[in-house]
Amino acid sequence: MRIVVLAGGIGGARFLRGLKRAVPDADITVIGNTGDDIHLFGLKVCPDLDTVMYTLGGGINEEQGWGRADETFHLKEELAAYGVGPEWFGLGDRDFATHIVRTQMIGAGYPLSAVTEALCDRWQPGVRLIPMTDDRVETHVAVEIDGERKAVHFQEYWVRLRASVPAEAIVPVGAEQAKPAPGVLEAVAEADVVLFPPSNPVVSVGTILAVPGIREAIADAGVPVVGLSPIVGDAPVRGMADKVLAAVGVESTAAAVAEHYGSGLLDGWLVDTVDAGSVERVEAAGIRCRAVPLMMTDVDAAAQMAREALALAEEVR
Ligand code: GDP
Ligand code: FO1
Ligand code: CA
Repeated sequence: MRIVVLAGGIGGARFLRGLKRAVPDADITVIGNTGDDIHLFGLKVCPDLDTVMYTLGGGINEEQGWGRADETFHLKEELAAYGVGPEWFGLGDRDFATHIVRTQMIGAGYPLSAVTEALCDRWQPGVRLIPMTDDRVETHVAVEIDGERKAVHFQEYWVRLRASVPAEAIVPVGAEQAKPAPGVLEAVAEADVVLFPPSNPVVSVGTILAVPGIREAIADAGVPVVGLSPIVGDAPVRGMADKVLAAVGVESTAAAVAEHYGSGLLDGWLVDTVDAGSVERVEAAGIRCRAVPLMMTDVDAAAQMAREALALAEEVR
């Protein structure tokens, strides 16, 4: 079975680990969000691609959900001693190596998709990981600080400001001009099913869908498209989905997120059992809906969620 998954970072990566366990012989293509990417110290950092690669490749810091296990921060400390920041972004020594290799290859002329493939040669994530685009896209967040409206990089909004100021708008800068990376549209066209993991619907899946051609390809693929809610009991399980949903005028409920994707895109939607009361509302929007446990407490729980998503896909096929 050929499965295409649109993934952000932690939510996407943990779901994918479950999906691999649930269907070990599936051919899985992951279209990764690159809107979180940031250039620091002259290096290109791709948090969501790396979170997927490290999680599936066994190198992730499990508690944190991002960055490397067994990490040290000597390089960052040495840079800080020279007064070179930003100090608010925690890049570890092991992680730095990834960004150095990536930046070196990009400097040599390789597109991000080829670089990602090369990095995955080491990590063997067991899926084909493709960035949504080889072009530069950066999510910016419009905020008001001390009465002044300005746009900050998504990482600055999330990591430096800890999402403590209201997000007024989310802008995937460069998305409109971006082209899907090689292999993205082909994978969608050849898929048997497309899954939206419980990733952030605005700054992860939403950013991927903002690359012209990707949304259309999924809607036109003629195969089941099934998503899992990142919102459980009217709040995100972790992260800032509630803040960025508010910025796009969507309430933080499992049903509202399904409606936001819409029946033009989604055929099926899984909500958590605590949100069973919203099944009717989702179905009224023309999207088949089931309530099942959606907490990825361990890989088995994530695998069971993947089985439920694939079962729902068969129901709507
Ligand atoms: P990020 O890029 O690291 O923010 O990761 P994603 O965009 O892939 O996923 C973030 C979303 O995952 C957040 O909105 C969380 O609410 C959601 N999430 C994280 N863990 C779980 C879980 O165990 N169950 C569900 N349903 N959602 C989760
Ligand atoms: N998240 C933080 O909250 N603080 C950090 O210092 C931080 C550093 C970092 C470095 C590399 C990387 O791949 C991810 C990192 N993250 C950090 C996570 C990242 O900011 C976010 O989780 C995602 O981009 C949110 O979608
Ligand atoms: Ca992300």
